[in-house]
Amino acid sequence: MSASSSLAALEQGLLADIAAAADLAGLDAVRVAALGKKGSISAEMAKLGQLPAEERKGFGQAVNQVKEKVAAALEARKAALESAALAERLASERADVTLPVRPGPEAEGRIHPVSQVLDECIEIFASMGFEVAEGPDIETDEMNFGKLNIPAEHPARQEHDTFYFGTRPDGSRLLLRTHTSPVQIRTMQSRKPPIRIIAPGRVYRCDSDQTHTPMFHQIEGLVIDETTHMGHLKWVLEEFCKAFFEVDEVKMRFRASHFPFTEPSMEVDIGAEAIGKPGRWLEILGCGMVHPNVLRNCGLDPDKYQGFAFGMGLDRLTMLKYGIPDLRAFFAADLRWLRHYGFSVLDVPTLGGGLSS
Ligand code: 2NL
Repeated sequence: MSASSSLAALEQGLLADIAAAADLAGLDAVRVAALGKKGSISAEMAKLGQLPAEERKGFGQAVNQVKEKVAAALEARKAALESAALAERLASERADVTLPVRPGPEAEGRIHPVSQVLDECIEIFASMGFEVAEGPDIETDEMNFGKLNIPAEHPARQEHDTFYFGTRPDGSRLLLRTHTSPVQIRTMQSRKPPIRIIAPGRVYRCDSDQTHTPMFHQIEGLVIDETTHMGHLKWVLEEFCKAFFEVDEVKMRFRASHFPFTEPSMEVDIGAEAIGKPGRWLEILGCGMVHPNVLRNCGLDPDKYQGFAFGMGLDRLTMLKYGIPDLRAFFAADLRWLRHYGFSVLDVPTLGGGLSS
């Protein structure tokens, strides 16, 4: 076979292979077999060196023509295969706009029960005219203890109850707040009564067992005015309990107690009827009239101003209201637990629409 007829046969063969390539991968294999370093056209080019000088020019041009034809055919076939592949994808991936809408994160996500209960409490206290106040988790021992009339030798100050950081050059110590009372201290220091606030937030105590976690949640409340008295305290707490447990009546029992920052001080129990367990009492909070020393420490004249404060554990309140048995599950980040006990993002608690329905 002459050089030119073998070139023509090569061209025919390659063009046939290109036409037969069924997909882009097959086409690329043909390209490599023809134009690659070890491909058939490259092999023809390599023969150039062995030809007599007078034949080289003509043969070289002929090979180049084949190369260009094959390259053009490859290009054309590639474009055809690509548009066929696109047409197939468009046909198979067509969006059916008549399908029902899939639930998004708002419908599938869940609100943690403690967040739900916090929102419920805020809703109730806001309806009674309380504002929400917040402050830092890291406080000084003076803000967490000193201003609250808690003496240096008080057991709550001991290392085994409080997470301390190091002592600072000025002798003050930083700690993780053990209650949200410093938020109320800051409020009394920075503005004049009337004051009506709740202070919800994370608090920390060096304690960990079945019923205690090193971080937990608290809500404290503070009301200061010129004539605020225990009757107001009892009314606010009773209204709170009825709204929170979503009952018309609640039995309450105020037991004398002691806190350094209130005088008198009380612990409050409610009749467990409120959670469907008649005949038992549940302790739910501590409260009292703000101690005159605390008012004085915050720059308020105890002969002019008086008021009440209360504090309660949100985690315990959550367990009671929603019948959740294990406190530690609150902090385990277990999605199955959250799907079971969590609340819909869309069911925002309101007094009008119901807190938990
Ligand atoms: C409890 C008791 C209580 C307070 C917290 C308070 C705050 C200031 C002044 C006076 Cl700034 N009192 N807070 C008062 C009484 C009780 O919490 O058993 N909590 C779980």
